[in-house]
Amino acid sequence: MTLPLALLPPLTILPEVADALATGRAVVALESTIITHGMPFPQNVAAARAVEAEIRANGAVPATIAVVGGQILVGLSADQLDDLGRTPDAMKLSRADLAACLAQGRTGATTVAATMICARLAGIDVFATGGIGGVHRGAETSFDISADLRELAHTAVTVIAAGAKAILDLPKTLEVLETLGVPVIAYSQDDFPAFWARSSGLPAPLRMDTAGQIAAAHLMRARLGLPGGQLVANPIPAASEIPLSVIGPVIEQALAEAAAQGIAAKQVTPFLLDRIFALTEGRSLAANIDLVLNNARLGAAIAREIASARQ
Ligand code: PSU
Repeated sequence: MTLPLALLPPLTILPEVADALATGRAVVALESTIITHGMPFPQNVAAARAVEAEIRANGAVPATIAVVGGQILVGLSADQLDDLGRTPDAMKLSRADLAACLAQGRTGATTVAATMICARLAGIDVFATGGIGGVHRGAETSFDISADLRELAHTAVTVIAAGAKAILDLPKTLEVLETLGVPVIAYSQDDFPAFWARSSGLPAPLRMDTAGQIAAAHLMRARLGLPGGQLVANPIPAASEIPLSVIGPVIEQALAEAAAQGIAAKQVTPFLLDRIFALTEGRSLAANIDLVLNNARLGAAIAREIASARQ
């Protein structure tokens, strides 16, 4: 029995992605908030294209996810991607606002949380991004904790990120992930990475050295019926790293400006990223693009391992 259309999610899957999913080939989801709120135009569109190309070059099909005119698009055409890159006022969609945006026929970019939900609906296991949201500094009074963390506990997608930025409180972020039962896997090192820096100085709870190990853990979670995903923390390539001693003072300045200007809630992360790009004169943006490409490569390798294990 097929469900009436009104009961199905409003999902439009690009033919290339639908074909790959139907034939069991590797697919890697990508988010769109990084395009609309994470990087300036036109570097955002160029970076999104380069990330898609990197996934293809590594034997998987990219599926950039966004909401356009009340439809979840899984895989964007070149024109759709370009249009989104020029829409900085697109809604920033997390779990709380995804359904409202769709019901109102609006357009929005998906955060890590919303991209996980949409990837799952489409049957995609692996999602590569830059950094995840986490526990903001001062959360003991502001309660500002990204919905990304709870989504990792809910939705069975393996997310590859370069750890989390030191704009966040990293020890508290790891604590909350532990409480939520989310596996945090550092790739090929012991420490949890800190986005622009290869190490946060904090040990990661788990370490894996191959894409095959990560794929096997993902598949084992499904066999156990465990809800929720895995966070794979992949350090930025050494050549692109900005050490904490350099990026640390810049982060402090951006945080002080955010506090002085009363920036809160959803505006905090985009504001800090924008200020850090300006204060480092683009060095942080170049590093950001390199680490996303690196995560795309690992994501493609994990997706290929999952696809071949299911053959
Ligand atoms: N971290 C980055 N770049 C980003 C984001 C996070 O380095 O673009 C985006 C992601 O989409 C993430 C969201 O899901 O910000 C988290 O926002 P918040 O802190 O408001 O939950």
